[in-house]
Order: sequence, then structure tokens, then C-alpha cells
Amino acid sequence: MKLEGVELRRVRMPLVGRFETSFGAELDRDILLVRIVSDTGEGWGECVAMNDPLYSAEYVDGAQQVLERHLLPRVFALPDATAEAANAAMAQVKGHPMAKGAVEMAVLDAELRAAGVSLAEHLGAVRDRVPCGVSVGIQPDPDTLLREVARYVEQGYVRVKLKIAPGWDVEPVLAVRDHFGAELLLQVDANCGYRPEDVPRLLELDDADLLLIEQPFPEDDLDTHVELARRSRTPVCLDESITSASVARHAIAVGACSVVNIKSGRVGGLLESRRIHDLCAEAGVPVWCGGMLETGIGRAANVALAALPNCTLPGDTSASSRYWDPDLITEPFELQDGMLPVPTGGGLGVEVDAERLAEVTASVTWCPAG
Ligand code: SMG
Ligand code: MG
Repeated sequence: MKLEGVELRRVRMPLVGRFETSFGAELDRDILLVRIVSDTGEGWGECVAMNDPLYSAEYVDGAQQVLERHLLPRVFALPDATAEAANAAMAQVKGHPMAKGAVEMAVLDAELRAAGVSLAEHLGAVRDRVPCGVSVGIQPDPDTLLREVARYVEQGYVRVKLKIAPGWDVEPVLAVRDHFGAELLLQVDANCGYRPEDVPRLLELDDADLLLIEQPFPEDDLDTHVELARRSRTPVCLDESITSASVARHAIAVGACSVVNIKSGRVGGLLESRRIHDLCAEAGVPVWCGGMLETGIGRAANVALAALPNCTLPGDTSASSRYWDPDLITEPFELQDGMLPVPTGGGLGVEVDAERLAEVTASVTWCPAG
């Protein structure tokens, strides 16, 4: 495939509701979309970097700059742009996995669209629909939380993840467990919000019979995750810490986690995600697909990933309506009995809604390959 150029498009979309985590609150998103244009057609990628560098070091303005100055020129120099070749060309640049992942997604989408092969099939998916969880932000008080959770349970979500932070943990989590009973699949996510001295507090969450606790401590502190994993009945899952397949292998080897959250943007792409999936499978560690409040474009990639064999826990692959009204794609993802269908069309298998796209576009930058 010969690239003609890449369009970097910034879209501003309000979330349907405020989403609060241990590091801050999101009300709207400033999203960077990558559209590659090649001799065989086009391909779309979504960069999951947030407005501010609070989830990880990346943020959307920085992602756009590193793409324009450092990543795209390397990809444009390739005589034949494949996803593997693009990854190899970008590898010389340190870090910036979300920016790199967006390019890889767009190149893969173009390649697979031209070949008429779905991303799910290409990755080795074994399911045609995936069970869906929902991530519920920090609420003003436990009553509001119970109402929020009830709303999602009524919509059919099969698993609920509660965001926790110091001051918003044991009490609200036990309130949800008490109210919804033992059958509710429940887990929590702290987004690095705790410190080593909080281990005793987190051990109290064992009473809530959680599926897992996600990333309680800072991303570079594997030791405290090891300590909690040793002392707790609740399985420890890593998100922010898992930045590559080699880090995943190490984290598992030292006992820092027994479950892994896979996000393609966090690890630099879908192909690295597949490697993490495979090594976790070999190690007997279940994985699930995380989310970064994606539009339907990135969501399509997540749903394909969630259809892999070792994705045995429900992911944060909620319906389009969880975040958007409306989404950017012509056929939004809708829950059917708590499941989402895995797209079967070529590449990502979704079509961008041109009208909606025009409505939310804040800027367009064309980067020519020549
Ligand atoms: O896409 O439903 C989604 C978001 C799920 O909680 C979610 N993501 O740490 O797992 C996580 C967070 C990261 C984004 S917080 C702004
Ligand atoms: Mg997380």
C-alpha cells in the first residue's frame, strides 16, 4: 500500500454525562482521528489520548505534534506501508503509544478493508458477540451511585465496574454489593489513586466479593501491587502499568497481577495487544478489553479485540449510548441482551457518519506523504 497522506482531525464531542475518576472529571472529549489515504482506499484510527495528561503521560495536543513531526514522516518514508512496517518505522521514537496505536489502527483498517477481512478475523477472534461491562464514575453520594448502577443493570450490562478513590471506596462499593446482591459481577478501578499505606484499607474490599481490583497503585509501583496481591482475596488486575508485552510478562512473573486489562492505545497498537493476549493465555492469566471513552471508531477495534479467546472477562465495551448522543458512526453499537455484535465488515467494519463528523470537527490538518 502506498500512502498519499494522512488527515489529522480533531473532533469535540460532549459526553452524555460527567465521568469522574480518581484523577479528575471528563465532561467532553477532544479526540484526534487519523484517516490515512492510500492507493487502495482509506483507513481510520482513533487516538485515545485524553485532553490532559492525567491518565498517562500522553495528551491529545502532544499526540498530534508527535504524529506531525516524528511519526508520520517515518511512516511516509516506507515504500509499502503495512501495519508491521509502520510499527517498525515508529519504534525508533520512544513512548507515545497512543499516537502510534492510532496510526497502526488506520493502516490496519485500510489494509483489511481493501482485503475484505474483518479486524476480528485478522486478530483471531473466536466470538461473534461479546458480553459488555460498564464503567461507572465516582458519584456525589452512595444513593446516586445506586441509581446509576440500577440504570445500567436495567439496560442489560452484565458486569459493573466502579471507579474508586481515597474517600470513595469501601462504603459505596459495599452499598452496591448489598443492594444488588451476590449475583452482580462487580469490580473496581482506582486509576493509580492509592499509596502503599492504603493496603489495609483496600483489604476491606475483600468483603465485597469483587471480580478484581484494577490498578490501585501508581503505574511504576509493581512492588505494592505484589504486596496487595499476596494479602488480598480479590484478584489484582493491572491497567496503566501494562505498557508492553515485555512489561506484562514481568508483572505476571513477579506476581503483581493475576488479570490483565488490554487497551491497544496504552500498549502502542492492536498487534502488541494480540501479543499480550497470547502471553497471558500461555501464563493462564485471563484478560479483558478496557476502554478509553472511544467513539464508534475505536470502539469497533475494542469489540474485535474482546472477541479473542482469552478475553474471558467482560470488557469496558459498552454501547455507543453510554458516552455519545449520537456517536460518530452510521450504525451505533447497541446492546442486545448485554452483548455487542462483533463487526464483520472489512477492517474496523464501521462507517463514519459524514454529517455528524462535520458537525463536531474542530480542525483538520492534511499531512501529505510526498
Ligand atoms: O470506555 O467505558 C470506557 C471507559 C472505561 O473506566 C474506563 N476507562 O482506567 O479503565 C480506565 C478508564 C480510563 C479512562 S478514564 C478517563
Ligand atoms: Mg483502568
